Amino acid sequence: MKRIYTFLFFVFLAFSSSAQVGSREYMMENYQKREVMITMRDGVELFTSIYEPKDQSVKHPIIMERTCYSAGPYGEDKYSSFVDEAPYVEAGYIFVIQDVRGKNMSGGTYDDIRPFIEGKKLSKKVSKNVGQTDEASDTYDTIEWLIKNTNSNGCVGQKGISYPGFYATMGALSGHPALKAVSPQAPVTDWFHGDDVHHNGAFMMPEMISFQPFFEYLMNNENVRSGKSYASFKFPQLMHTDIYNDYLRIGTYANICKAYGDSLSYLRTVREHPNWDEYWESHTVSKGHLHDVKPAVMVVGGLFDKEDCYGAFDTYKSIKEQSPETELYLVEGPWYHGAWSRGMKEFWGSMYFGDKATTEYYVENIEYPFFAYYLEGKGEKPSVEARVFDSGSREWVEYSEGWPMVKASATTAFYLHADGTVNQMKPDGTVNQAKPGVVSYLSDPAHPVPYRAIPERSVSKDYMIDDQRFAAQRPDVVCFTSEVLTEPMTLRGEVEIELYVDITTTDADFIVKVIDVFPDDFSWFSELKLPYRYGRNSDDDSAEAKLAKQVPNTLMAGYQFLVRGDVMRGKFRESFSDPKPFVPGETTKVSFTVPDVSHTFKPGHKLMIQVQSSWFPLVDRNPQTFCDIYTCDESAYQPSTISIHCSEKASSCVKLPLVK
Ligand code: PG9
Repeated sequence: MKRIYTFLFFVFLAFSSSAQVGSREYMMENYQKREVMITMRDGVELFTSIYEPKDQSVKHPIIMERTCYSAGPYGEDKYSSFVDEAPYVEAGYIFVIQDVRGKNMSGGTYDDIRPFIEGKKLSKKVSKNVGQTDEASDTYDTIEWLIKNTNSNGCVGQKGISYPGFYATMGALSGHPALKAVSPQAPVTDWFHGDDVHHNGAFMMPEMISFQPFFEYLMNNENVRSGKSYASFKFPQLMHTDIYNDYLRIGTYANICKAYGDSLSYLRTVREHPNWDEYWESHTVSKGHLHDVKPAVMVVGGLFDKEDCYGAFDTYKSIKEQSPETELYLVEGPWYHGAWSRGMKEFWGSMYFGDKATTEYYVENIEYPFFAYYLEGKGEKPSVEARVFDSGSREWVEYSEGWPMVKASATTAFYLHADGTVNQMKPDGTVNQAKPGVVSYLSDPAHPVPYRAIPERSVSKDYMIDDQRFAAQRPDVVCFTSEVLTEPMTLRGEVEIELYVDITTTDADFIVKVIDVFPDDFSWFSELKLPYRYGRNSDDDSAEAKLAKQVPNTLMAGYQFLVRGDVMRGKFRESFSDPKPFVPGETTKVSFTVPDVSHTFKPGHKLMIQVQSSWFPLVDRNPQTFCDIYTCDESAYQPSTISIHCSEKASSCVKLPLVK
């Protein structure tokens, strides 16, 4: 009965308030905001904003985000917008946003991806002067306070994207009994193998260099609380034209650090830890700490997330392996970083993913129902463990047993041939085989392969789905293309690369791309059966016309769609903690994995594999001489002739998770 009154009350509210549900106006009409400092067990106080329904007659769940990016706007008369979380607003949720330790308005000292401390006491009786605090214990102490000091129903959910996704993962380890459901979304997880900072040990330069000054200074709690403005920091202006030419002009990592007067602490951290070591191990939560995860967990990620695509899959797989009792779910959509909760439409760039890939669809049909079930007891428990969008067939696929943890043994080798073809036949020199041999290219650090066709000021999210024809035309990019497919070819899982190479220097990077080559007669109008007659100015407002007006101008015929691309720093081929030089001219195996894919190549399409040794400036250049890249000077940078072997004894291939 109470629920009926609640429902009627919020129906009344919705009609009584003219403002859009979740808008600032709506929140000011129907919610009250508090700003409190919550004391942690070691005495540090964390700034926390609390938005509660003015009507206190019904107790509602808490949905919380802990963030290093500011719990603002600050001031109890300044409201945030919750338009993208309208279902939660309509259900009267209490919104809590907290500045994490050391950032913005909170006290304490910040530590990047603060390590989880195993074995610390979590019980609320812990004495105040406990020295051992981490993001899990801070979450515990925060929830303990919220349960006692808000009008909640005693159920708490936590979610967050990217770094806040990391704090959600840590929240899931807090052990607090009121925390019933957690959603780490594109969570920062492993900064050496695949998230943000490094991919397979290669430094993701512009993302980090552009991020650190803002993050270390503007979000620093002493600066924020003392009212220091960003303008008061005299950062060097390194960017003059576009990131390709600017980073080529700047040159070495040492030059970048020098330009900042070596003032960026994280750049020092990266320099001091060039290989996988105890620092990275202790700061990587997925390495053995994701056990005893009590709340239900729904990991959300984007198949085309340029920042933490790796982290979502790694967090899901690690919890599945380390905490088998956890009610665990995975949702992966055709999304860029955070798209699922902000701004995803049916088209993204040149690509169409449809009306079930939009933000609106996700929040209403996936995320809110997850929390409603666990925090309100409303609706059904999620029916399957994994829901992963197929970026080729453009449909959701459900996996009741979970996302396939495909091991190399379950993958299918697609062999690279010296004549530029790729197929499942191992080069064996027989008549029906391309002549075994090698394919070589000159990799020159002075002329690195650009990661995009167009110059730009910062790394665009669109590179993850870009047309790769610009690269295919370069002599330092080798392409291997299949026959036109006559049957659908579906890939679901991790991709493993196995190259046999020789180089003329002592180190190199290898970038491999898995590409879906569209037919030469492809267009979205024909693919989506949209009539050409709708011009952009047509006043026809039918669904067809609206969609037709969104069709991008890109020439899609022959489009080389980047399904997955990633880099491997060759020196780490045997071990990420113990790098090894190459012996010039010696055939050497380089094998590595890249984040999972979920893609169907349709009939009429082709599979293409591209191989290159630079991806600039997305990835810092490899000098191609074995050295400490973070301290070397320009003289270390040398051209290298790279040879990819395609023979019976050295059969370079890509092992794809082919669904048979
Ligand atoms: N994943 C993003 C990021 C974190 C830290 C450094 C660089 C990028 C993010 O939290 O948005």
